[in-house]
Amino acid sequence: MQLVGMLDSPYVRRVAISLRLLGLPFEHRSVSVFSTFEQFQAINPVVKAPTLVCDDGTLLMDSSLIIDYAETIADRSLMPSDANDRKHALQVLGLALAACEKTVQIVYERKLRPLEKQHAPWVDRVRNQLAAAYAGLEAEIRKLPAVADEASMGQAALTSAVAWSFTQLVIPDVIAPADYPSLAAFAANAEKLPALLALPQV
Ligand SMILES: N[C@@H](CCC(=O)N[C@@H](CS)C(=O)NCC(=O)O)C(=O)O
Repeated sequence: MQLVGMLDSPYVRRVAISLRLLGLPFEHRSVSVFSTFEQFQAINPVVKAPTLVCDDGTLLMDSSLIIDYAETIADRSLMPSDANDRKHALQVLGLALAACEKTVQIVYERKLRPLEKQHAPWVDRVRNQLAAAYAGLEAEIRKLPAVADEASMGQAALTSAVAWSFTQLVIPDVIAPADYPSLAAFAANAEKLPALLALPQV
């Protein structure tokens, strides 16, 4: 199977790391939804990253749906099976994915919209949502089990680290590490693991 999309997308990166942690071989095609739009469109007319091209040609989109399929064929999961632990992991994932979405919205506003068409109240709203997502993540990350090695890394931990690194890469002026010390330390530690080193965002 092929994973299509650039690793500077947190959604593509979380899928790539998940596939590796699940032990599923895949070909990574670094095709951009922007600089190589037509090439992406030829693979998937919807032009969404990540796209997973399954061995039978089926196209899957949306990182969480792709991970759902990957876990099914791997016959194992990066999510806890205990209901309370799973509820917490889902809470953390919701915060981390909201942080990714709000970061992407700010990047698109800055990069794709001409300055004179940028709408300050909208940007302020998104910035506040992003700060709220990271405030929630800062509180919840401390309750996750420590990530000693890859084998102990679950989906909530990996997506939190990927989200944080992405925000720090693209809008470091918006979210200051000093305001989220637990999360910054957690992500720095996670980024040293082989799976994250092997699949860097840059
Ligand atoms: N909820 C989706 C979000 C994916 C997403 O927004 N990907 C961006 C790249 S970071 C994209 O495809 N942008 C192009 C577009 O939406 O036109 C997921 O989890 O995969």
